Amino acid sequence: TCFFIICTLIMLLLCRALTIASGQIRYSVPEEMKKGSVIGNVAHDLGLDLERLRSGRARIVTGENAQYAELKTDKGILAVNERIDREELCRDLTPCSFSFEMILENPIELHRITVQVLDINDHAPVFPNKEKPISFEISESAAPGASFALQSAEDLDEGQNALQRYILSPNDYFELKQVTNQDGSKSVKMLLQKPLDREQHAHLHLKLIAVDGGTPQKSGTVNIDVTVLDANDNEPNFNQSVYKASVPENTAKGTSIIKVHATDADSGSNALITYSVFNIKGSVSNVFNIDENNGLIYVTGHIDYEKQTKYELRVEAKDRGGLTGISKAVIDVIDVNDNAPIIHVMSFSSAVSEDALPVPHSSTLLTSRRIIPLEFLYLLSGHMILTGDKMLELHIY
Ligand SMILES: *[C@@H]1O[C@H](CO)[C@@H](O)[C@H](O)[C@H]1NC(C)=O
Ligand SMILES: [Ca+2]
Ligand SMILES: [Ca+2]
Ligand SMILES: [Ca+2]
Ligand SMILES: [Ca+2]
Repeated sequence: TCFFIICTLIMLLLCRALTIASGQIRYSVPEEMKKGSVIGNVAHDLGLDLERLRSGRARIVTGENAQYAELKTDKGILAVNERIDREELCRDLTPCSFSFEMILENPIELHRITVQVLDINDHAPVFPNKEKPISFEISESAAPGASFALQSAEDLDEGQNALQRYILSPNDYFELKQVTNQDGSKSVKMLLQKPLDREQHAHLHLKLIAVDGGTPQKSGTVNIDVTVLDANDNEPNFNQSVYKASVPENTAKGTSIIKVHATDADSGSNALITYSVFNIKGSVSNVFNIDENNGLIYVTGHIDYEKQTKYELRVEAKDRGGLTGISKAVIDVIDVNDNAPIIHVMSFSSAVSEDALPVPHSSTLLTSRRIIPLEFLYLLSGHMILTGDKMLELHIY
């Protein structure tokens, strides 16, 4: 038969002018049709009856992709013989078609048949590495307008069935910008619309969706993970505007008085706080200090009610980025009976026996920073002694 075909071809070439082969017949068929689906009614379109097809031994002879089509001489039709995948057959070539010749003998006829393969929307847009999110680390100080290139998706179909556009999942911060490059390819980027705020949203989870224009529409999705990096945009904040405490005078050095507390909404070193105190009222300094790490105010000097009854301290909390928050600590000193009254006996006439009774009206004779209950005052052998827990120094004039 091979020999026969070659002979036939040679004959065809020689006798081309004599053949009655009319021009081309064109058919179109969607890709992916089932085997046996009708491509076209060849007999009708060539004006041949079934008997002629049978007696002329009509058949398909050449053509690069002739295997896709089958001539059914009993019905005079051309049918799909095997699966036609437009994307495999033509890739980017459009329109997509294949051609072959149909031959009849006695007399010889040769017909060229071209079948155009129509695209169907059998591919969704696909992102490369779609399992892996596109990730960005963006500072919360990034200015609106900053742009971030995204991956493009690919849709193997053609025309309307190919990739049409991108959609970004609804969010407050980003919008998409689609760019057609010089080579005609489309790329997409994300533009920052308003400042990010790490303290509000430290992570953003977005979706980039690519859609084609087919019916029904197909789409592909990839996740976008945005990690918002911190900027030092918050100062430390004390949880009270005034801290009040009281402390007995003479409290030992090192004794803790009160703990202040500040927080910083930032992260890392932008939220690392150190405390310090400054005197704002009273001349006495270095009486209190603060643990710079834990905010505990403690005694470092001598507290003397007689010198100062109240201290006001400015308390500062500073983060490593240099922002400062302030508060106040008011410390009242509690009086403790630590001073001997200085008693001036204005008149003194005679020695007093050791069993003398309290002097009934001598209060007028005494000046003191304290009121001494007279019941405790005795005059003994020219000295005054206060009973109770204190020995008094006595000045007699
Ligand atoms: C301030 O913070 C400290 C430490 O967390 C806490 O013990 C205290 O109760 C807080 N004060 C107020 C008014 O929230
Ligand atoms: Ca598609
Ligand atoms: Ca397709
Ligand atoms: Ca901060
Ligand atoms: Ca911040």
